[in-house]
Amino acid sequence: MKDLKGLYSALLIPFDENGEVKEEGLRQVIEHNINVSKIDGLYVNGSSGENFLLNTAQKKQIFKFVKEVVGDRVKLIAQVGSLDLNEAVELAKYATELGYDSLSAVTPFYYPLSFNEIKHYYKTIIDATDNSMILYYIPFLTGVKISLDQFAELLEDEKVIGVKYTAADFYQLERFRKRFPNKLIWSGFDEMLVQAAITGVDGAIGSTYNVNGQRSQEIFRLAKEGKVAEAYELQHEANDVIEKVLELGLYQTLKEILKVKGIDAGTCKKPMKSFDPAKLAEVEKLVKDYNL
Ligand code: HMN
Repeated sequence: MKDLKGLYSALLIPFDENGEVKEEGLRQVIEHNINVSKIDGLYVNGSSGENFLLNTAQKKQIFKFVKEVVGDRVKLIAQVGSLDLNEAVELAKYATELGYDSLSAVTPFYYPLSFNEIKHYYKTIIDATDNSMILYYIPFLTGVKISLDQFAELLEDEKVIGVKYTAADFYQLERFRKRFPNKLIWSGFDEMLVQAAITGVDGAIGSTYNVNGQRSQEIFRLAKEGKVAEAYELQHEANDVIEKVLELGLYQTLKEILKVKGIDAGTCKKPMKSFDPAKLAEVEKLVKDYNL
């Protein structure tokens, strides 16, 4: 199996006003990620891809198009988790046939499910293909919390190679690292990349790497080499960017940054609102000040 460690952009997807995927724009976003952001891989159809606003045909369109454009240039992880378990299985098979390097699935959300139900959900998806699985843990959006012992049960399956951990619980992360030295961890909060790297994660997956990839690669490298003060200098810069992006609207503003750089990153899919054009000068200043 490929070495899946490293920094991944949670791929942004350009949409038109009708909520359709802008393929030419998506091609440009992908090329920017590979050639300018210098990421190691792409996490496709995650939160940042507005996945939970899409229908099955659109999810498949994106998986197929991304693989066609990327080929084998960078690693590809397919997020297939869905409240419709049949859809999750269908997408898992589809992405595996396309040649995705691993699957990932968000914990099922909205309905308060028991841990046994969550286990069954994962087992169903995992058993459908021979591909590996990365658990996608993001409790602040899903409301689903998993204890260390429960993680242990899910990780018993050898096909579960690790977790994408989007939580700020550094105690649990440390316990996880110690207890499962052979499993992989990708950190999900870009604003805490230094802390995650020091705690021993193997990589990171995030939305802001679409626009701030090289600086983030450097943060990760420095922190891993124990050059914490230097890593923090860059994390401060990254967090200035992230703070502004969160203030102006996360995915809208990341797309706007790409647009300032000449990339047709489209708009967000409704009900997400579009970028407020009155704020364009603030984005232009951000791009200039932080050399994005
Ligand atoms: C994904 O699934 O698209 C991302 O990997 C999720 C990732 O953890 C991002 N979280 C969300 O967008 C909710 C972060 O990159 C996040 O955008 C960033 O840390 C800014 O808060």
